[in-house]
Amino acid sequence: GVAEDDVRTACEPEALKRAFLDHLLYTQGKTLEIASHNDIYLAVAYTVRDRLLRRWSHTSSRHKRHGTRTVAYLSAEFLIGPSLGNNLLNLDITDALRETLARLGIDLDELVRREVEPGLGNGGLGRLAACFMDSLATGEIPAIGYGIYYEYGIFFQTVVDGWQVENTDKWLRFGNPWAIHHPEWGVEVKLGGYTEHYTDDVGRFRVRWVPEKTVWGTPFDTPVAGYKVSTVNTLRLWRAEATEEFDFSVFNRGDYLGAVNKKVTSENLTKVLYPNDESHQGKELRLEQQYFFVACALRDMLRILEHRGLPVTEFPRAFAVQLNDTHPAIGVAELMRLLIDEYLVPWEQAWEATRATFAYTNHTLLPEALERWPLELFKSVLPRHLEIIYEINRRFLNEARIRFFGDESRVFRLSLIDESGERYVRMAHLACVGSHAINGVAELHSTLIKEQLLPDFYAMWPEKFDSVTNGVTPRRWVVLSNPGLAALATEALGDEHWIRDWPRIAGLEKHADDAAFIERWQRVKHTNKRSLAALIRDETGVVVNPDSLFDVLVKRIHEYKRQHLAVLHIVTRYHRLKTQRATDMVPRTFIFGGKAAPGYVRAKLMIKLITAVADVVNSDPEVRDLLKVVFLPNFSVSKGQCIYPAAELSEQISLAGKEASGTGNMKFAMNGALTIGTMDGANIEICQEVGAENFFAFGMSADEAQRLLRSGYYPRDLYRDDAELRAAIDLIRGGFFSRGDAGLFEPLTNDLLNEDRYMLLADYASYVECQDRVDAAYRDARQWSRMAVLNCARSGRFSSDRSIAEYARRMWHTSALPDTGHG
Ligand code: 26V
Repeated sequence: GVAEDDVRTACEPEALKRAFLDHLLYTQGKTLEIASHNDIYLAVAYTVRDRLLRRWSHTSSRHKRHGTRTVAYLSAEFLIGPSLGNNLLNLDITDALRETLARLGIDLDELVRREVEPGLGNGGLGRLAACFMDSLATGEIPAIGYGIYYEYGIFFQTVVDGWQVENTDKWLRFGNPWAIHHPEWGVEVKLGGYTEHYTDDVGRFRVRWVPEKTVWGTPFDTPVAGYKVSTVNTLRLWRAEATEEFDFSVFNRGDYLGAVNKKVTSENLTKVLYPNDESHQGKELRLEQQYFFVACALRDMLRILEHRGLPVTEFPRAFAVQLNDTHPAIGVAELMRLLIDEYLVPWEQAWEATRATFAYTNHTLLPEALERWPLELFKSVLPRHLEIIYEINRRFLNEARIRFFGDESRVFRLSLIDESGERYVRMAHLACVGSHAINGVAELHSTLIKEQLLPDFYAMWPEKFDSVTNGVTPRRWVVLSNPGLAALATEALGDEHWIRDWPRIAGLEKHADDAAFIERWQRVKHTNKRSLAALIRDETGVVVNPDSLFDVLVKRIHEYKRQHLAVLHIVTRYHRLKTQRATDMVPRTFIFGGKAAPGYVRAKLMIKLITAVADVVNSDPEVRDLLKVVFLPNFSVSKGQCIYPAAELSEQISLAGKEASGTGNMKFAMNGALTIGTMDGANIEICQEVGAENFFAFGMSADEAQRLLRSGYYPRDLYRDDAELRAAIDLIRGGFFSRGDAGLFEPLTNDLLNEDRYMLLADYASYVECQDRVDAAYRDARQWSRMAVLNCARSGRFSSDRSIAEYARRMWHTSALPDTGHG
């Protein structure tokens, strides 16, 4: 038999079997004979979770004992992806459990494949937060991720008649075995109302916030295990509930339904993730969501501080709070409020503590994404915070006036309040003044922040500005998603150290000219391509040739990301095939994926354009398999895990200066895809690392693009002068891909001819010419694979382990707290 305790912790096959069957019976109430797929999945998940819990409690008590600084990563989004495979990997029990379950007739890999993923993020920013949580745990840095437990994640995308249709993502329908609800750590959060200024009984000036309503926040804790270490950190996501079952004042007046309704409104707070990235709308509920989770997080940190027996003045020594974009920037004002109003800390001291606590990461330069809240809206939700922001601003602008003597226009630009028209609170400015460090997410991006986004802040505090290039976790993006490559790497490198020390992947470089290695590399890629081909067939019905070049563009759909530039190239190829019988063309499969914000009409039309071109091209017998185009619906973390390993060409074609970093670009490179890309974001650094001879660079630099725009950009002249470009645009606007409906794509084509903000036409010729060079390179399969190996081998910088090490040293002043032995 298996000892009592071993049922929860032991990892031998016998103990795992007993644990699984126990959970099946005592948690799910089923025997194997009548268990559903979901029962089995949950019982397996609980078995795995048990094995995390011992380490989890050891980690928290170790952190408490040592009192080291804990990173609090505040993010409105955590796009963690499926957990089962990742936890098995990090606990190192995949093989034992697979074997155990196989003996019971259960296929572990199928459970892993079919797991529902929580879509609690939009894209890059949310996924970065998840990679960072993995690297923090693996690096054994004490950390808590704070965010929102949305009931509905990012919508589920289907494509109907070529158009995106949004469906709700009820991800909790079958239960979430990974999170533990802790109502006992609930927090009350105030909203709305007004403030009262008064003198208390010992003569101190005080402020009382009289809220219009209060909501109750309770945390759902998900353990985050590091890779083969005993550290298990916490992802703590908050759900809003009604404070009381009924509002009795309303109830007593006999308005039962009104009272229940009020409860429903409170619960609406964390109901749904806003699905528009990069486009800010001043929605009250969104502001409430942001304040809600930040207020819960800071209260929670104060509770922990108290639990550790430390005074509130120790806050900055106990916590380093990282603001993932401005969504949690209200935390600056909230911490000030807590310290001043509730703990009666003097302003100067509170301000010093606040600045020592916060650091701010910017993730976008697009003006429409910068958060600014209409003053009246802000005041109605957070009246006390507005007063505090006014006071922060008053002191800050006084300092600025002295620093920039006589330069009132600069003071005006620096203000936390935008007063150029309707008045707004500028969240990026609040984040800047309230933080000791500000960083961009790639070198170019950080430079542009200093020179263009926040030049006045840079002039004032140059020492605050830093740059940390993004990274992604090789555990999920190589080991889990590309087991073939992982096995090959381990064999070639002689051990598995590369999994926790990704720069060691450089050791593959010496095999780049080894024919036997290259052959195995190609077999791995081909296997991955066949799996993706099967997925494409299942999801779209399109049959693609796994011997064709897999050319992939997956990311959110956006004009600045220029998916329609890829379409112009495809249409150009199609036109060549129809007019020139260009039979020496390399067979290609163009694979697209990504979601458009539901209200972003142009982006939805871009999806329709992709699918419309796909329909025509795929059914044209003359094209055969020289050209296939697929739009794979509902791009997600799980889909990414199938796509990146199968890709051969990674499309990173944003207008230079617009993509802050990109992280998909890194996932592709690690999996041995070559990049065709602009000199934008982290593409620049990838090109630097892998060598220009192993990278297909095209297009204008950020500088060139800006200069052209300023000197007068006339896209119609480019259209007039380039016959291939003209042919491509004319096919689209003539209705060739829309059954003669010439009007359908006009919003896109007219824009390209008249404004073309993202300068597709300026980069078109360079892009198409570069794609011809891709063809030439792909014809030499051996040479192509050599370049692919070098891309992977030289991607050492792009692990999020490196990013986290930089944040820890330069902004958080934290270090690892490794587990030495037990107890
Ligand atoms: C902005 C907004 C605006 C208000 C409505 C909801 C919402 C949700 C998310 C965002 C943030 C978008 C910013 C973002 O995701 N940026 C991406 O961050 C990646 C990680 O740093 C980076 O690689 C991408 O280049 C950048 O676009």
